[in-house]
This record gives sequence, structure tokens and C-alpha cells, in this order.
Amino acid sequence: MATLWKRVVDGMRKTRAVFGEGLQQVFQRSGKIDDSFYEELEEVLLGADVGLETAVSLRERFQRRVREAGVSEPEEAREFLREVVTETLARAAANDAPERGSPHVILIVGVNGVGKTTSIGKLAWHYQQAGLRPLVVASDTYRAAALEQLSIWAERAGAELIRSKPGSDPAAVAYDGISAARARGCGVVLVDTAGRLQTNRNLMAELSKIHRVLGKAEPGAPHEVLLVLDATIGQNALSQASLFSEAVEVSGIVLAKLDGSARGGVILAIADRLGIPVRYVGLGETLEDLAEFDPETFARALLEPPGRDAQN
Ligand SMILES: Nc1nc2c(ncn2[C@@H]2O[C@H](COP(=O)(O)OP(=O)(O)OP(=O)(O)O)[C@@H](O)[C@H]2O)c(=O)[nH]1
Ligand SMILES: [Mg+2]
Repeated sequence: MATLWKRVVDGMRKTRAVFGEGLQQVFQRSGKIDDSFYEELEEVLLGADVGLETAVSLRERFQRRVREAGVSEPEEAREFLREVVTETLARAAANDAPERGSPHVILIVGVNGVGKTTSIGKLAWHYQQAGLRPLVVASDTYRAAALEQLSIWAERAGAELIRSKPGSDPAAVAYDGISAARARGCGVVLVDTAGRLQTNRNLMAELSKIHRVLGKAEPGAPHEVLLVLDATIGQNALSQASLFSEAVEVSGIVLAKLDGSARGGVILAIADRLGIPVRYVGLGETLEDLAEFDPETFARALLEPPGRDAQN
């Protein structure tokens, strides 16, 4: 299996092409550090969809460090950018691995088509590899095709599956999923839900119901509510996150489709502005294309110039 670093670097090719190349030009420019150096840097950040607020904050913190250190050559300042980027990403780091024993229940939510079902397939594989016997629950009961898609992922990942007929009550299926997990000794339950727009009140109310029913079936459940965001939509992902947080308590983010996006700088905005940990990043469409979020790795992948990624 490819190392985390290799998967991240390959997956972030599009972002790296824009961000890494842009930074390369800024840091390799001739002349001393001056105002236009900082302006160019801010432009590169904005071009990778870091967002205005986060770009300004990064630039200011970077500038302060460069001044304090008395550095005047662009190339010497590079390390300070790595520091502020890593610190920003570290705000989104979290470590709460599922405990073995009772089923650890994870509810997956998000807007239509962001990558929920695919991410569940990858997560199921991740937990399967960790020996936790995952069970996936098809609480997206609206479309027969959705049930079929989840079944295929469950099979690929070697996960147990609980599904019901199209049109049945999503909360009831969720309840059955937990009973089944207990009976079968499964350590992790992943609940797939139908995509919904944050503006659809009925569907949002349904999400709260699924949440409540899970809590009745298993004390403390859901232990995690993961909101899947689509990295290709850049800054719009931020508003989705705030609106979903009003309906359910989101405990973590899965940033899907980072591989399809040249706007991977959005991960900095998410870390800087949301106050919700990033747990996983989707980097493609196969079982293995999921990376646990790690600030150092992602900072390095963002900042290191393309071409220097051969080792490690
Ligand atoms: N390149 C890439 N494609 C992805 C990734 N995650 C999901 N996709 C693709 O995005 C599309 C939508 O994914 P789904 O998992 O069906 O999304 P969903 O949120 O379950 O969609 P609904 O259930 O319709 O709301 C599919 O074509 C996936 O293959 C990723 O990390 N990288
Ligand atoms: Mg789906």
C-alpha cells in the first residue's frame, strides 16, 4: 500500500500545481523581501481558495515572524510560512479513535453528491483493516440506486450491511443497524444518509430524528457526526458547514474530492474558521483513497514545490 505521503502528494496534484508553483515563484523572485513580496504571496493564497480572511491572517502572522527574525531573503522566509500553515492546520487536528467493545456509531451527513456514500465505503475499509468489524447502515432509503451503491461499497470493503426496502423509515433502519451490530459483534457502525440541502427543513428534521433514535438504540450514539464537504466547491463548503451545524452537532469533517480540486487551499480556511476538526480527506474513488488528516503532512503537501516529492 502506498505511504500516506505518496497518496497525499498524488491526490493533491491539482492543488499543488497551482499553489506549489505559485509559491515557488514568490520565494524564488529576485530582490529583497518588500511589500510586493507579501502582496504576491497573498495572491497565491487567494488563488488556491484559502479565502480572504484566512489569507490575510496567514500573511500577517508570516510577516510578523519574518520581521522578528530579521530575514530579508525570500528563500530564507519559506520556513516561517511552513510554520504558520502547520499551526493553522493543527487547529483542525483531533484524535479520538474508536474504543473496542461497544459499537462506535458514526453518522454521515452532507449535501447531495458531496461524497458521503463513497467516503463510507472507504471508512468501512479503514476500520476493516483496523480489525474493528464495520457495519454500514443504508439510512438513505429514498432511492433504490442509493441502496445498491452502498451494498457494492460494503462488499468491496468486507463490511456487514443493514438495509431495508426503498421508502422505509431511515431512522428505523438506523435503529436496526445498531441492534444488528451488537448481535454480530461489530465495533463500528457507519450510517449513510440521503443528501440534503441545508435549506430543506423536512429533511433536516429527519436528520435530527435519526440522531435521536441512534441515541436511544445505543447510549452516547452517535459518537461522531461527520459532515462531508466537497473540496471542488471551495469556499462554499464553509457556509454548508455552518448551516449543517445548526441542525446537528457536527463533530468532524471529511473533506472529499480534494484530488479533483485545484482549490485545496480551502482546507486552510476550514481549519482556520470552522472550529470543527478535519478527520479525513478523500483523495480519489477507490477504497484506499482516504487519508487521516495530519497537519504536518498536509502542510508539507501544500507548500513543498512539485518535483521535490520523490522521497519518503
Ligand atoms: N475524485 C473523487 N471523487 C469522489 C471522491 N469522493 C466521492 N467522489 C465521487 O463523487 C460522486 C458522488 O459521490 P457519492 O458518494 O455518491 O456522494 P453522496 O454524498 O453519497 O451523494 P448522494 O447520496 O446523492 O447525496 C461519485 O461519482 C464519487 O465517485 C473523492 O474523494 N475523489
Ligand atoms: Mg449517497
